[in-house]
Amino acid sequence: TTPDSTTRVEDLYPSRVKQQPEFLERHDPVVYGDAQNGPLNAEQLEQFDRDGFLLLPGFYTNQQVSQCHQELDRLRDSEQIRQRPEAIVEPDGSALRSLFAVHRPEISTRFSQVAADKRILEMVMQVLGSEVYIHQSRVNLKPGFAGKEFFWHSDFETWHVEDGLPRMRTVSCSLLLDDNHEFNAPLMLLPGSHRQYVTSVGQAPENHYQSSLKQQKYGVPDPESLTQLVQEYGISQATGPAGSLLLFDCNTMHGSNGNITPYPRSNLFFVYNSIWNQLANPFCNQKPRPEFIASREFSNTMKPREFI
Ligand code: 6CS
Ligand code: FE
Repeated sequence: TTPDSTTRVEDLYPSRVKQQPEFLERHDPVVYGDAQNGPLNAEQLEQFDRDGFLLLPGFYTNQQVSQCHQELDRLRDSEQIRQRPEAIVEPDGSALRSLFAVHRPEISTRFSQVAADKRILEMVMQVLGSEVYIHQSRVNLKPGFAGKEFFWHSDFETWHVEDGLPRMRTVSCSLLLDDNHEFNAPLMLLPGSHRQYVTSVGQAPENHYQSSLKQQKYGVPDPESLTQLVQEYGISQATGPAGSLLLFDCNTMHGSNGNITPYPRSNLFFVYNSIWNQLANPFCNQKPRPEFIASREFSNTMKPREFI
């Protein structure tokens, strides 16, 4: 049996309601499982628990990466794909910034296989201590010269307020499809920041996602709170060769700069949610975002498959 999504859910993480930002305690565990029940060893689980992320360099072979890259090139160059609602272009309207729902076979067979990769799923299920389904997936392209920044944010804040994600029991997986250097705008994370929840100020307009996925202005922390967080935790960069895999907690503060180098920096991104943490109604008075951004197909429990 799976939980009933129609029951009313308490808002443990209210945000965008007060005039002033606040730091709230995390009420949820970070790691729900243990070292006996999956591929991650005790040290890796401890690291994830402490930092809110874990980088696994060289997780995929060069051959696997190049297959994924070919698939990315196909999607990027397809006019049909560009016309889909799942395709988000950069703020100036030129390059493709993100493509959502890439785990769906009708968009990409290859990426649907990556999403179900046993080696990934077993780690995620270990961390979350349960079966999982895909809450969101996307590829972020960050093309050379043209890829704009992603301002600092906690994904959980948006998923909670705009999608009704009740608790922190959600893990993101980012597969690096290009070498991420310190200079081509890699993801920056604040290690340890996942233990605190920073509330945002200001209600987003209707259909916020239409602008926020290009450039986010609501649901981001204020400069003072961010300064405090950075002073407390410092900044880490998720750099590594193509094929590296980054696992990160849904509440880890992160962001990235614009890419003014010639080197593209594309990453494949899957978000796995525990089946015990199904979406409720959004915790703002707005209609839910579309299915391709926040899936409500809770019964699509992921079945681990061998990735070849
Ligand atoms: O709005 C969202 O759901 C997304 N936005 C950002 C900037 N990161 C996470 C998530 O994909
Ligand atoms: Fe994010």
